Amino acid sequence: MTQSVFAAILGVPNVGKSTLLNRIVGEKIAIVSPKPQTTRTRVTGVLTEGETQFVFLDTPGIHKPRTLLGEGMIKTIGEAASGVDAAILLCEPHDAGLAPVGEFLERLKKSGVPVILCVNKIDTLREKEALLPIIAKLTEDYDFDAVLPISAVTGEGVDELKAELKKFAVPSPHFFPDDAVTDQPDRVIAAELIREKLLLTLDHEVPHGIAVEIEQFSTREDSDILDISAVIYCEKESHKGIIIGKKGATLKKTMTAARLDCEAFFGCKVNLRTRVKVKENWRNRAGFINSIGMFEQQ
Ligand SMILES: Nc1nc2c(ncn2[C@@H]2O[C@H](COP(=O)(O)OP(=O)(O)OP(=O)(O)O)[C@@H](O)[C@H]2O)c(=O)[nH]1
Ligand SMILES: [Mg+2]
Repeated sequence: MTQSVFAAILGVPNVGKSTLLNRIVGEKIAIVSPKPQTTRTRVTGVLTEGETQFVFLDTPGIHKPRTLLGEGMIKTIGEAASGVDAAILLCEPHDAGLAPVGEFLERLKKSGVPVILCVNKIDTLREKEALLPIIAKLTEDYDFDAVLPISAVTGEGVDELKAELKKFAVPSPHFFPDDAVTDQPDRVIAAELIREKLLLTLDHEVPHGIAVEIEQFSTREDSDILDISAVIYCEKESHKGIIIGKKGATLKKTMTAARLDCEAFFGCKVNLRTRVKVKENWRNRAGFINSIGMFEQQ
């Protein structure tokens, strides 16, 4: 008898949702950075253990949107959180409270979705005793189905989380092949790996105004070299200069890192070509957001 459990991973930006997803499925399928709003779309991760298939939906961070892109991200969170068997709400030990996610918690309560609160990044706590008052405070206003301290980086508490989720599994066929880790198309993964490297290299507003579109993704007939060509969109001419750097040095360095990640993920040599284009204020242009298919495969 097989069973499955669909779980949405929710929380404010930067709490470690994507790190947790990668840790659970055992492969880097979602990009991670210290910058808030790294994840823009839903990312599905799959883990099959014996009869149980876990399907995780990583989501963008809950925030007050200021652009059309932000509104799309918030809509994505709502859609991912409805109809799941459980929600994992991630927070950090130093969080002041859960007010920023209050609206989503209310919605989950109304729709009867069980919520597991995970206090992530416990590896950053010097004293484990510090956790008790933190948990007491975070659970004051909401009756969570379980509360778990975890570390997405060290893996502490992740087995306990899976055990809790298993309680909400329902008898069903497996929806993905048992060896699948994600259903994201290869092009999307390539675009995201490129965007991650730009997020890690660039500062201030520049990385938030970047979108990556894959123009070519093909393996050569005579060898196993993968040709990827991508357009990096940014919002201002001045940003373009920063992305490219002096004599192209910044872009070269960033794209070498992206190529190495692509080679590791796709398991072959990659020839990566990129060009940078300015698309002013694209985060408020529905036509552009649709044209690069950002929310398409969800
Ligand atoms: N020390 C520590 N750092 C962590 C842990 N989990 C995540 N991080 C770090 O926190 C930062 C944000 O991680 P992400 O996984 O990108 O966070 P996110 O919640 O997906 O962020 P958004 O996509 O922007 O909403 C990164 O620098 C991670 O390395 C953890 O358990 N311990
Ligand atoms: Mg993320």
